Amino acid sequence: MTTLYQFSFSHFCEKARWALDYKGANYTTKNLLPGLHVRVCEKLAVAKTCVPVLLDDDGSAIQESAAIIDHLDAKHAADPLTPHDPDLAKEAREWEAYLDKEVGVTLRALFYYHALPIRRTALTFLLHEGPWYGRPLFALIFPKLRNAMIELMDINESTAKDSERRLSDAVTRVNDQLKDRVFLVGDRFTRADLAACALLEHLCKPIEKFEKVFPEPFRALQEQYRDQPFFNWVNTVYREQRQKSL
Ligand SMILES: N[C@@H](CCC(=O)N[C@@H](CS)C(=O)NCC(=O)O)C(=O)O
Repeated sequence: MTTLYQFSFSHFCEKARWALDYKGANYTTKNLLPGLHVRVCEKLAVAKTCVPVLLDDDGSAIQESAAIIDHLDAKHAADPLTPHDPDLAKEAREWEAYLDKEVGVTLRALFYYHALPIRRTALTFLLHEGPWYGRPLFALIFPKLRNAMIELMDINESTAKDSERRLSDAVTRVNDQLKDRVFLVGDRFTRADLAACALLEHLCKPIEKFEKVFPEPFRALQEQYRDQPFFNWVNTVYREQRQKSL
């Protein structure tokens, strides 16, 4: 059975889940605990320590959301997420790479900058849908894990400010691109739209049960962007494309 190794709360993992659902793939998810995931990645013999990792039923392990989309497009040719036209394909990939970096990484840094200092809040997200032993284990290892995460993601006041600026530039670019079009690239849904919406999900479309748990400054960020065109667009694409995929 095809298995997606993931952190359930991660927006990069949502990218991979959406692509799998869009393709109608038959798969199961395996929710990992941050920190302990490193051993799993070692066992899967992938190059880096990050998730998502897709273990295909043919035994191949594919790491990172963009590579997973490539793999799924190669395996399920119908409804490609990468346009057939080479110029549009290039454009879609460039948008995706840009959004991964300028939205995916910056929004995550901002989120954890505000969430990690509040132990209960941080644990809500880190343990979300994870194995039962997460809670007792994290009661012991949380301070160490928090420091490791701060170091890994280079989280501090100055990088948080920089992330805020970069995120604002990126969503402005998305707003500009969507001025006279429905999708970011060409005239149909592609991996560029999927990446933008999955990565912006927590900002624009907070999962109901998390809504009140989000740290206050992150909720303020949501309010700050609520009236911008991209915010409504993300919600519309989720309604029209994501629901259809489920
Ligand atoms: N470029 C990667 C980014 C994945 C990523 O950063 N995953 C994070 C969770 S959001 C992770 O696994 N971090 C822990 C680590 O790198 O060891 C992708 O698109 O999949």
